[in-house]
Amino acid sequence: MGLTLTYKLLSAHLAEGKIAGLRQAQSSRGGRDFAKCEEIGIRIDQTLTQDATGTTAFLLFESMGAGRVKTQLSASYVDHNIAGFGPENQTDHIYLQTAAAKAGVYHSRAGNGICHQVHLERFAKPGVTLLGSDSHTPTAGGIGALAIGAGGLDVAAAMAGGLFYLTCPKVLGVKLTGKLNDWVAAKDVILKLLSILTTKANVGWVVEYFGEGASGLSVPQRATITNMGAELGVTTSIFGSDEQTRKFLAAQKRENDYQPLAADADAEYDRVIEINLNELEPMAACPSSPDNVKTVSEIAGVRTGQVGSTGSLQVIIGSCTNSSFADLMMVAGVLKGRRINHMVEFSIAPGSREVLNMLAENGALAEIISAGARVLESGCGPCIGQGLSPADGVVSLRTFNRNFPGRSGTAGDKVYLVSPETAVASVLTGFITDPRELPKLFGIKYPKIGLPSEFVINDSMIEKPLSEKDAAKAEVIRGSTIVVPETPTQLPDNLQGQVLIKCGDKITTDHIMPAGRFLKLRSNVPEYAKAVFNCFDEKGKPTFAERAMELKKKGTAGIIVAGESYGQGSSREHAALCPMYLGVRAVIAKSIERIHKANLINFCIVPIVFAEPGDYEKIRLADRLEIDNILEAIKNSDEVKVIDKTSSFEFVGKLKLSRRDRDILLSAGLLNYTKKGQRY
Ligand code: MIC
Ligand code: SF4
Repeated sequence: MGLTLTYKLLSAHLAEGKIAGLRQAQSSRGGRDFAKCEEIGIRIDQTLTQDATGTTAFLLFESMGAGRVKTQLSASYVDHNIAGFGPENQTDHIYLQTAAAKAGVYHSRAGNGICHQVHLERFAKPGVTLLGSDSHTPTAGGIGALAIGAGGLDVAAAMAGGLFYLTCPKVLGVKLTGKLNDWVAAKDVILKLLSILTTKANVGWVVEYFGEGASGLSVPQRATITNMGAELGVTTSIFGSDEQTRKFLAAQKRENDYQPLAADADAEYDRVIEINLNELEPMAACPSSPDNVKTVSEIAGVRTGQVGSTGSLQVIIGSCTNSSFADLMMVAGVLKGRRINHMVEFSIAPGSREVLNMLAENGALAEIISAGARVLESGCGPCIGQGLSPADGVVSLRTFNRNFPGRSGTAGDKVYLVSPETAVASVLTGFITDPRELPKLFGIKYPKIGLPSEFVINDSMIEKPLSEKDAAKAEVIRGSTIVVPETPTQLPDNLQGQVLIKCGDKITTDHIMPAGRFLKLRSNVPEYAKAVFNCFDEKGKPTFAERAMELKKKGTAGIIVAGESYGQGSSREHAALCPMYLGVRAVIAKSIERIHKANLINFCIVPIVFAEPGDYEKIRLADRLEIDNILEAIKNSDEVKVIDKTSSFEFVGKLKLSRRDRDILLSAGLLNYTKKGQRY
């Protein structure tokens, strides 16, 4: 049997563990047993960091004492936190710029674009491994890179030359047949897949696209699909590298980076799903989860209902999912010579300065502006709650990848995720509209946008790193708002704790650690930690942070109890780092998502999974829990016994840990583990 592309790339980068043996062991057991799975360690060729996670990553990289990066290429982007409310943002940018120059890292300045879009344009190549401190790093899977999102500390370790460790994944083959019809977009492919697989229970899989339908998609279309694969919770998503890839790289004047890559013709996948592109129709993820998918025709007509005001509908086209040159050219083609509906507030945020520049040069931007659009800077902006929060009750249609509750900055928001085609159709009508109606409603023909033969290349906002000689003399400027994060302390053998919060299923890292107006505090853990779980705080009652601090002062550990898929969404390690700062030592959940679990371990919070999911029901808020001999269990066992001293019952918690996870927990976190002379 032949190999999948995923396994080929993993094998080419394998430094520890075995791939084939592990798969055999899995199938002979007839299922997956994570506790017994050995991990694999792979070499990382490229890394990517962004400002919101990168400040911590660089601070941790510095404290590893590694000096210069050991990767083939590392790039640092400033894209999340660029509005500059207060001095914190620019202080972070200056630190990142000077730290990157010294460490041998490329630095893409604020305004140059969203990390994933710029990385795809300028640096990503087929066949490399890319580790990024952002969950949408798999965007580069669209160009045939094995691109994985991770916490900042894992990325810092890779920058220092360390391996990246992961459970050898299973591979889901998605066979694409047929061809997308007019007005149906790449976004609809990934929304369809989300409707099949949902955001839960996909941990440990890689999605690999193949088939004649895949060959017909351009690199930016593929990147939309691999980008939003993050919402499935999979390790990554990947397309092969073919003529489409060569064309994209040639247009980016990087044809030398091209190499053809594909799975073997007889590759064996662990599961195959077939999607016929001909049969797809426009889709939308309805409030408030990326897997709450319906067809646009089912929800057509939805709007806020305040006729006569711009509060009828908010529409934003942007984010790392859907802000490519082709996306915005299509939008310009539809809007050409028209006016947006007067009840709509419409904004665009081109994904990179390259895209913005090209739209400006060819006149498309003028078409979009004269139709009535607001133009935002090339950056994450409203996708991470940095502005344009909708008014209470206002329906917001966005081409983004996440619509977790409140992520827009408005509690109780109603955010729908759609393709640029659906977004622009709704801009014209003032309500959610199936774009296939546009020819009938307005006589608009689908603007078919191919790849330009040449992109306008201007790398002047990407600063090259200093030479080793110059770097030795260069100063890293660390302003006063930047606070070096604390490292965890050793776990006690007898863990006495109290349940600080009991939450339900699908708790995202946005619930745990809000972004939006708190984002500027990323480089100041003591301040940022005050916002942990603030979406669940009740008026007039002590906040989660206050209760946790109170407990910490008494020497009692904080414990988080949760349902399924705890820690979905972003890679932000602050969702572990800040709870750690507040004294949280364990999370007990029905299941925990991959990146978040790794972050918990890196910051010495023990991830425990209910052996019997029914035990979740028996625990109550503020119950006192005891786990005796926890160190011994972490060392040698797959289980811990948890005693609920308040409700007087016992239950078993599973420790789904690799040998290395165990060593990291016993060393009080990854940083201490590396300081003990262990390999990264
Ligand atoms: C996101 O989309 O949630 C973010 C903001 O890009 C995060 C990273 C972060 O929290 O800084 C992600 O996707 O990892
Ligand atoms: Fe930025 Fe949004 Fe993409 Fe995250 S998902 S990297 S916040 S654009």
